[in-house]
Amino acid sequence: TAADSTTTLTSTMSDTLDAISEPLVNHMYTADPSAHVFDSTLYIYPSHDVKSGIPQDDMGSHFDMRDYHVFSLDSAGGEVTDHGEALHVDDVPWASRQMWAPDAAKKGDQYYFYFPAKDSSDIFRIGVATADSPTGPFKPEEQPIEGSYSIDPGVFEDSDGEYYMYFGGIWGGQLQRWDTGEYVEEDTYPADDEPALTPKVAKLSDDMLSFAEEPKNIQILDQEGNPITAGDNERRFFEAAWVHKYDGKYYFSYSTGDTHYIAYAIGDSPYGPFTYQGIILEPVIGWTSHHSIAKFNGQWYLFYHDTELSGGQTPLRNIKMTELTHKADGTIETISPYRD
Ligand code: FUB
Repeated sequence: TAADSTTTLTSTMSDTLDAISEPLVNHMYTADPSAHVFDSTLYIYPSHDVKSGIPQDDMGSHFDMRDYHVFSLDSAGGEVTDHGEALHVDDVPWASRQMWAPDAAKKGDQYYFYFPAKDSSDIFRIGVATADSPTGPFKPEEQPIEGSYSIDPGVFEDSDGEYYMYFGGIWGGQLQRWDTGEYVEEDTYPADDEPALTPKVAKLSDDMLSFAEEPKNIQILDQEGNPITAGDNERRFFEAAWVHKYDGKYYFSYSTGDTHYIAYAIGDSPYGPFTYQGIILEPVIGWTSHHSIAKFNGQWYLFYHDTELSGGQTPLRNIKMTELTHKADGTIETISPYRD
């Protein structure tokens, strides 16, 4: 179970922890860093972890976050500025709890903040809030994005100026409850030898406040062109979708959840299909792994989290960044978060 894995990692932590990078933020707990460069400044939009006291379970009840802060850096390795609270659950008319992994986008002079939260029926939806500053405060829309569900929005701006939202997460992220197109209380997973549940993508409308189309399935294929199966826990999609473009190709990266990898797949279109390539980040200390990838001042970086600051407590994470390398053949060098 999730709890067992964490206990194992925590008990070996003091022996093994020689991390390749330091927490970016030390005065509060932060996770799920979504990074973007807007007008030469690096902005990070993370979750804000808090001590909830809620016991750990496979539905992620222990992630009971209530607000978001935005952080910025003028240079890699430079000072990290906390711009204060950007959005609070109490200010979102439709949201009740669990403000999970967010993302942001800029279009024209406007900034858009996308966030998952449970509604009053305890169903995860994705909301949007707007501001004329990258650091907020963001003003939420009255209702979640129509047709949105599940968690972990990742918004990608393509070179032609179109924006796409990738989203979804299984287990606590509820993706397995939407198989019929409607929300059902029971969890339904494919058999181990059937194609895994797929993340979703939808083009955003011109005003960035709604989906311009019905969400579509993202296919992640193996090297033979077959869909990754549900029982292939080391490669199947779990949560934390992110897309970046490199050398004309679309890179879809994600967390494998219970096997704790950040994996990636490459495709020729923002809609996929994407062919599995390998691992970007080996497991970190703590159960979850969640990342983003961005180019800043000519260098690509991986933004990720672990639980160094809290001594290995899964719901109390800290964001980090480290350099990421695309090799000459377009594949990505695997990153080990700790030295041997
Ligand atoms: O932070 C809460 C959840 O944990 C995120 O939405 C997932 O991606 C995982 O990191």
